[in-house]
Amino acid sequence: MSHLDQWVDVLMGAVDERRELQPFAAANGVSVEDAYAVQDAVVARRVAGGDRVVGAKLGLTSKAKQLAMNVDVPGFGQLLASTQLANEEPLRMAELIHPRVEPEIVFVMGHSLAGPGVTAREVIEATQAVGCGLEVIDSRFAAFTFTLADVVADNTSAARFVVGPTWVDPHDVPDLALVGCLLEANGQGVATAAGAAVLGHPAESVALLANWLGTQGRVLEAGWLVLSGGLTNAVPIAAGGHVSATFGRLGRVGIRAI
Ligand code: OOG
Ligand code: MG
Repeated sequence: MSHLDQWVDVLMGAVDERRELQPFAAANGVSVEDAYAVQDAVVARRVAGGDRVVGAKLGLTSKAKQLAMNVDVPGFGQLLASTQLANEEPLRMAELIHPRVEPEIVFVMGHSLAGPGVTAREVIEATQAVGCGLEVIDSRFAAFTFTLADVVADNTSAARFVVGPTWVDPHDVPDLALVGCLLEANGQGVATAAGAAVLGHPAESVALLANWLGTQGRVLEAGWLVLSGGLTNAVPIAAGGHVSATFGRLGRVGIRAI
């Protein structure tokens, strides 16, 4: 058993038992590279248990998120089939610790992409469709306080996600950087942004992912969903609450907590 295996158990237990942890990476010499190994091991155990990887996510790709979370380097995570909800499907608070919801631009890959050297233009060419989504993040760390290595080990706080019903050919959106986003909680506007909030253009975020996967000897797979990162800070959700995001051309997506 490697010294990292204990963190795999700790993190899986925290998810399954809704337990808050204290950050452990700095105090235990867990590097960012180690943290990705922990994330991979957690995902492999979920897959061995019957789950499936359906895509990937980027975290901390907007200034709003980086400032809010006090981590200024993007991180990569993996999307499991079991964590996808249908649009407006109830989010069960009893399964989560302290969820927050954030609006994201979502890509469906039509072709695989292998870094290094992948550009945003190549991402657009490889994209079958773009749409909108909401990511429910639920850091296993108390008060969402973590370092980059902690949040990477924790699969970048991934908990649930939902995609909207509207899918558009990326060539039919003149400029994804200029797509507007209105985030509403319980019918009240709480934040606005444009696609450019994510690394200047959300396709840059997907290119970053493809190039990072390339450094791991992996590819961005055809058919994957990619969450390109929260455009705004996340909003907390409580039982009875509703959060929606409206994205102009990319439509609207909502989530209701019970
Ligand atoms: C980390 C996950 C960030 C995003 O879209 O920026 C993320 C967190 O905020 O807990 O998913
Ligand atoms: Mg996110």
